[in-house]
Amino acid sequence: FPFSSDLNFPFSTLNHSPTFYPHRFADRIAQNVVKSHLETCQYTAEELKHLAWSLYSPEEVRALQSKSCEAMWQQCSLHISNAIQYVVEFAKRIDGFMELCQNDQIILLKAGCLEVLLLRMIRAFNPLNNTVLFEGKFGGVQMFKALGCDDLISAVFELGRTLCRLQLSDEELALFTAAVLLSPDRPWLTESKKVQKLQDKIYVALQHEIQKKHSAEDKLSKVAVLRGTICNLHLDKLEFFRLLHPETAMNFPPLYKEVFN
Ligand code: CLR
Repeated sequence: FPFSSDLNFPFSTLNHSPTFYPHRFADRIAQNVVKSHLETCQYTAEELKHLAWSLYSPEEVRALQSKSCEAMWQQCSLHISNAIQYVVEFAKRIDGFMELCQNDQIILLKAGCLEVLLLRMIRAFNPLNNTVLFEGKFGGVQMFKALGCDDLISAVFELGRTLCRLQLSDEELALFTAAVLLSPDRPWLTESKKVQKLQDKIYVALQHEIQKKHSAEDKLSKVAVLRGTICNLHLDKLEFFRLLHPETAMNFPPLYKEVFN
């Protein structure tokens, strides 16, 4: 029998202990996704812990506020575009993503990258003093005053506070952002069944991960909250962006344009 010599394919384990297999399977996916996340999340937890101490001084905040709207948008979009490149790299490293057709890869990234970025923001967000990491230091909403879209910035910070309350570990965040990227309900997907299967596997792994650390009721409500969060994140924030500043959207760097237009 030619396959019996293939140690990577667990036919034999399947026969002897069928219940053990799903866990090993979930663990393998979790390992891949968590590794991909840690390799592409820009800052280690350690680095962020240290950075949390460096806050913008009032003078520095005033300097940011006195920038022109145009200049501040350019600066922000550059950082967002850079962070999105890391999200793209994260997606590419998730087992199965590159096996999807290119059309679907692009649809999933366009639809999901901003959501993933906002989820990743919790790592760089300090809910204790309501600050976020921007160019190496932490600062509050006032930093972005020059953008002239206080409501949008407040909404982003509010989302940060709400998501921080979930107290996600890096493992949970990794699996959750992977599940967001692999949402089978994105419009115009050609192989949404394939995406669904990948997302289901990731949910099994997420459930397993949450099981390790939380009590039974805790864990069920957490998965439910996370699933609800996915739905709420589908906000079409980009239309929002374009409505606010159509002229600046034209000057966004190439990758940002590629993902958003
Ligand atoms: C998110 C986590 C990434 C690193 C990163 C890079 C750019 C940051 C972003 C994080 C959080 C949100 C952020 C952004 C730059 C500008 C943006 C601070 C930390 C603020 C909210 C301004 C948004 C302005 C709009 C264009 C709406 O790993």
